[in-house]
Amino acid sequence: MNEAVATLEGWYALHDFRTIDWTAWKAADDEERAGALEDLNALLDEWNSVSEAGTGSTATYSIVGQKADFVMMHFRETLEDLNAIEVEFNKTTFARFTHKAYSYVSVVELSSYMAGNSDEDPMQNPHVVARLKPALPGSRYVCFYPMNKTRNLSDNWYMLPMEERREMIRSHGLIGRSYAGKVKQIITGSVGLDDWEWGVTLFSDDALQFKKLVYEMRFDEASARFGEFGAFYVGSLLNGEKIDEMLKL
Ligand code: 76R
Repeated sequence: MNEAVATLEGWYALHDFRTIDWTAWKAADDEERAGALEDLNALLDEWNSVSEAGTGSTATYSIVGQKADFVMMHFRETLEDLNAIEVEFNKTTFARFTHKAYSYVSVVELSSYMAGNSDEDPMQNPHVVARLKPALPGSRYVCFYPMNKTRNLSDNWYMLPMEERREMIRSHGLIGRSYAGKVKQIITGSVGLDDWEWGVTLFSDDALQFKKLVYEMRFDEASARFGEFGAFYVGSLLNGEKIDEMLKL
């Protein structure tokens, strides 16, 4: 059998996309709307305190275009935690004014293609742990998409020898690193968890950098030959004030 690359896993991730039922929201009376907002804000406060305690991280972004209206991205220790958050949201009065649009379940993944041969336990390395349990950066913009590596008879990522995959990942990483300080990426693995093999979550204060980075990578073999992509979701940060503003009639 071909050699599988060793991976390290961190927090589980749920990307929970919703649309807002504006007809229902507008038909509700002031009291209902105030109650729904109170419920939502209580939940946001609860998620903020988890982020502050460092036991998980949550961020909410509005989504541009018709695929969804907003996304709640949760990173937590266990799948049960994610499930509980989802159920808690569904029980709020605010949820009555939303519909499910899309969701993605995955786990933060670091592969060892470029890791050196050290005996050190990577989980003792604070840089590694910070990447596996990432505090979401609060950037102005987010871009999320799921992807696969091609698996057909002429081009099959999984049948390439380790050395060839390592070389492609090296080249891929060089492009990625040239965006340091402009784009932060979180790669989550989802083989066995969701419909694609990875989720890619990108953060930036300049949305144009998403286009530039993804475009440049398209010319690099790892993406040009082996990248297959699902739907792209892009949006901007929704903090407390922005949520109130968005929902104000
Ligand atoms: O150490 C290194 O130099 C390489 C580290 C690295 C790995 C192992 C890395 C760096 N990536 C890795 C793995 Mn990546 N990445 C994507 C996408 O849109 C596309 O064409 C592809 C989507 C982006 C935008 C991106 C960005 N990466 C992976 C894998 C798993 C491969 C496997 O295991 O088989 C996927 C699917 C993937 C996809 N990558 C970086 C970036 C950026 C910005 C970096 C540099 C980050 C940094 O150095 O901190």
